[in-house]
Order: sequence, then structure tokens, then C-alpha cells
Amino acid sequence: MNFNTISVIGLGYIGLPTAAVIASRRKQVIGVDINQHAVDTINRGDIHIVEPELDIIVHAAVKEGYLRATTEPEPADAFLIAVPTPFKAENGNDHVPDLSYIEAASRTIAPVLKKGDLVILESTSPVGATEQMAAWLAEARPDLTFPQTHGDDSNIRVAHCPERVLPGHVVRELVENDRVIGGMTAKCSEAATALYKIFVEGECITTTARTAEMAKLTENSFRDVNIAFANELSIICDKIDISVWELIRLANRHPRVNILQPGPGVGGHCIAVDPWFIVSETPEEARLIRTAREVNDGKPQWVIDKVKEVVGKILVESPNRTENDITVACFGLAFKADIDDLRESPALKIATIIKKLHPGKVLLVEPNIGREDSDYNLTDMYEAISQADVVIVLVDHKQFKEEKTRKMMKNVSYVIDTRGMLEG
Ligand code: SAJ
Repeated sequence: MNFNTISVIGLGYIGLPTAAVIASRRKQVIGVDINQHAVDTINRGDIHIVEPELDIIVHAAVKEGYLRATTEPEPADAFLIAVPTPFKAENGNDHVPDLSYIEAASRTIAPVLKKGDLVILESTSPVGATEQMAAWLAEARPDLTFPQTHGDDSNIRVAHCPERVLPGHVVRELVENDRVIGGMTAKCSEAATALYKIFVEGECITTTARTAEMAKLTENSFRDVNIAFANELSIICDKIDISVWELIRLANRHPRVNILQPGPGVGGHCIAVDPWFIVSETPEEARLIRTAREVNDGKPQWVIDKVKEVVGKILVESPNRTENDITVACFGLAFKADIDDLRESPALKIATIIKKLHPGKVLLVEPNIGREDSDYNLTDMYEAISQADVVIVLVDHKQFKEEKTRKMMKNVSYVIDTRGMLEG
């Protein structure tokens, strides 16, 4: 199959790197996003998100004329949809997936579809979302045929190929990772494989759209369950006065044990979200997956309780001080190290609650977000350390791991190290 022009819908953490990597293979790529600021930034050759190496490839792709961004969809030979799949707001704690972004993206590209086009859903989705997307496309374009009614003879090919790249390593993983290709029919898988072969060096493995959807949810649930195990261990160890970091290091010496790292909770819009897509579909059966979510979601409150405990201790030690005199510094707001992404961030949640609860000074440090363009009134990290009575390490950013910072932190009276960063 020939893909001369490829359109990527949604230029966020997945869509933009994907568009840029395809463009780096000298294919014409049209990026579409509703965010005018993102579109303008990309067309200048700049990026609006933090991801290592991305700036260089976007800059090159735009300057060489292979990548262009727009707010209006244009005809192309293949469309990759990489838009968010959050929860429905009105369902509160039911965690029901909200497919409205996928629906909006489908309806926007429908008018420009032509015979022979390929539509790929990359967004992490509940099982059945790809079939639903194909139904929306068919409804909008009754003049074209789709795989759900015409099988391998359809005019339009549809597949689900979930993105599986790790934020912070996206550019490398996009190329190196194996790719699960879930076509609605065998021909759909074939077309999608041909597209990914343009830039994927890993293996492209074909399956059905539903299995591909479930595979993605399974991968993230697997990680969530394993992190929940580590988080539960950290709470147990704290209670019985054992270093969880040493414990895990020792247990991991066993050839078949590989425990992940505890932290302040699980964030990001993938691992903290995707397992719920399984739970919401099969609530009776997904008991372990639900419990893991609850353990991880409960960890921020545990950290907040630790902070209260430490503040209480300081007041006992220094009876002439009040809570107002105690300065707490929160190190890191992003959901994990070396990125600027605040989505579902447990660090941000903890920092926000502490800011509300603690009557004294609360300093927020996030080196990956510009102090001038942030709503969070950020403080320089050295300044925060020198003022703080209590430092809470919420994210193990590389800046915090530098020798100078670690040394300074070790001189602070109380450090709550949720990442084990100062261990050893
Ligand atoms: N975390 C821990 N302990 C660990 C590992 C992670 O507390 O040992 C926390 C992180 O701090 C973070 C959260 O878990 O808050 C998630 O981070 P992550 O690095 O595990 O994963 P994500 O969300 O950045 O990316 C995941 C990846 N999935 C898997 O590794 C199975 C990635 O490959 C997916 O493409 C991505 O989700 C996605 O988009 O779904």
C-alpha cells in the first residue's frame, strides 16, 4: 500500500511524536488539533510539551516541509487518531470511559475520507471502541463501505493499534517497540501493518481490534497491580520499621522476583485510568484490578498523613513554634520523573491538599515547568531547601538527584522521601 499523506488527529504526548517520527521518514504528515496554540507552536518548528529529543525531530520535520499542523482536517491516505479517552465527568466514581473525543475526531475526518483510506485508532480505549468508531464513520459517510458491513471488501480499512510508548522515552520506543495491530478484518490489519512498517523497527503482530484493545488495558493493569504490591509493601514496612527500598532490593535478588518501586501513588492518564476501563466493563470479575487501583489511589492520603505526623513531631520538639512557623516544601509536581505532565499526578494532588491544609508556608518546586508560565507559584529548588523544615520528595527528577541537591536535602530536619531517592 502507498501512503503518501498521513494525517494524525490529536497532537499531544502521543500524536505529535508519532507525526514527527513518520515525517522523519520523509512522508507528508498533516497534524490536526483543535488547540490553535499547539498548531501555531508546531508550525514554528517548536513543541508545546516536554519530551526528550522531540524538539529536534519536530523542528527538522517542519523546516524540511514534511510536517504541517492545522485545525481543519484535510484529505490523506491514512488517519491516525490519538485523542484522549478520559472518564465521563457526570459519572463521578463510576469511572465510565468517555469516548466523546474519539467521536468528535471521527466526525471531523469523515467528510474528507475517500475510498482506500485507512483509519487507525491509537487512543487507549475500552473494548469495542474501534467498532463504535467505525459505526460513527459509517453513519457520517453512507456513500462509503466499512468493514463491519463489507468485511475485506470495504472501501475504508479500520484498525486499533494502541500506543505503548513510555513518556520520557517516546521517540525511541515509537520505533523500537513491537506493535499490536488489531484490524477489524485481515485486510485492515494488512493495511495498518504496512503503515507502521514505515517507522517501526519492532515486530508488528496482528490480531483482532477487540483483542488489541484488551491487550493495551492488560499491559497497564499488569503494571498497576505490580506497583500496588510495592505501595502496599511500603505501608507495611513503615509500620514495622523496615526500609522498603532495601527490602525490595534484597527480594529482587531472587531470580524470579521483580518488584517495582513504591511511590506517592500512580499518575499519568494511562496506568491510573486504563484499569478502570476493564473494571467498568466487568465489575464483578475484575476484583484484583479494582483493588490495585484503590491501593494506588489511597497512597497520596497516606503521604499526607505522614506530613501531618511530621509537623506534629516538630511541634512537640519545639513547643514555642506553631504550625504557621513550619515551612513545607513539595519537590516535584509531575506524575513521574523528568517530564512536565501533570495529568492525574499524585504529586500535584498531595501538594495541592497540603497547601490547603497547612497554615504555614508551602513551597512548590517543579523544575520541568517554567516558573513564569505556571499557575502554581513555583519556587527555585535551592531556595526551597534552604527555607524548608520539611521536604517531601514526590518525584525523583534528575535535578533533585544531583549531588548538590541531595547533600542540601540531607541537611533538612525532616525529609519524607516517597521515592527512595536519598536511599544509600
Ligand atoms: N510508578 C511507580 N513505581 C514504579 C513505576 C511507576 O510508582 O515502579 C508510577 C510512576 O511514578 C507514575 C505511574 O506509576 O506515577 C505511571 O508511570 P509509568 O512509568 O509506569 O507509566 P506511564 O504511565 O508513563 O506509561 C505507561 C506505560 N505502560 C507500561 O509500562 C505497561 C507505557 O508503555 C504506555 O504506553 C503508557 O502507559 C500509555 O500510554 O498507556
